Amino acid sequence: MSVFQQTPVINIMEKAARKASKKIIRDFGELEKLQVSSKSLGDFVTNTDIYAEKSIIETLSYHYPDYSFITEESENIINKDNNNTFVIDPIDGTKNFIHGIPQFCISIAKLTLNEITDGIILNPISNEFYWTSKGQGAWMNNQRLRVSNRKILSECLVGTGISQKNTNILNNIKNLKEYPTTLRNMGSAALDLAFVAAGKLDAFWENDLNLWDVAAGVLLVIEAGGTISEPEGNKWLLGSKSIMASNSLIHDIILGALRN
Ligand code: 2AM
Ligand code: CA
Repeated sequence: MSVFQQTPVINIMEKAARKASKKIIRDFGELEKLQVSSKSLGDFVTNTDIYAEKSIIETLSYHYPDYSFITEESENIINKDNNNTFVIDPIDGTKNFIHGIPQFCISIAKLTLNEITDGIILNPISNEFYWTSKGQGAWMNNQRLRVSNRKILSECLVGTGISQKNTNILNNIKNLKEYPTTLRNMGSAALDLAFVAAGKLDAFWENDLNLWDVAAGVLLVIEAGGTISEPEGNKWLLGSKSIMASNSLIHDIILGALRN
């Protein structure tokens, strides 16, 4: 389908994200105006995160009362229908949020029988709303997305995330000879995946991630014609902790470049 038409579940996911984003936008404004003391900053942000998550769960449960939930801030909620699950990250890119950098988002995915069927990613500050449903393409607002077609590494932009647990990453980066010009570490895995889907980034890899960081982004990349795997080349599964996403042309090249 190449016509801009959101599915009913996407409409509800959007409604949940937009409602929660009101407080996120307000709180981001407070942070920018430096009206939160550094001492209480942790509590302030945790409060925004938890409030946003509760609000998202509330809206989704109102429309889908039996569905289950996997979320960043709470224990998993197993409801009557455990074949249908919403996966929620209320603020992905928390550190950017704290620092007043508008590169963060709400990410929500829906799984049915362990398959990602729908996903949305909303950057509430830029108002970029990414959405996808299986078989119906990847979209940003009303614009159809397509991964890039770059295949020369030196012309590419590659996103990554550096986590403390990941001792491999510095070796990976060293091996990526073009890294001084190609690499970006922007701090929101979900938005990085959306950028791969939109052809802004040509690839993205990161380790130590959870399903809520990536679920919506994975479907966006696939529906935009990209490829997903683990960074070692294995198939990416719902339980995978690491991910490599790219336009399909450069996938093997970058997997190889990280290993050299
Ligand atoms: P967050 O902002 O929701 O914490 C940044 O490299 C990416 O990694 C973000 O998507 C961030 O999500 C995630 N991230 C940051 N710290 C993490 C941790 N300790 N465990 C797992 N993911 C983390
Ligand atoms: Ca996250």
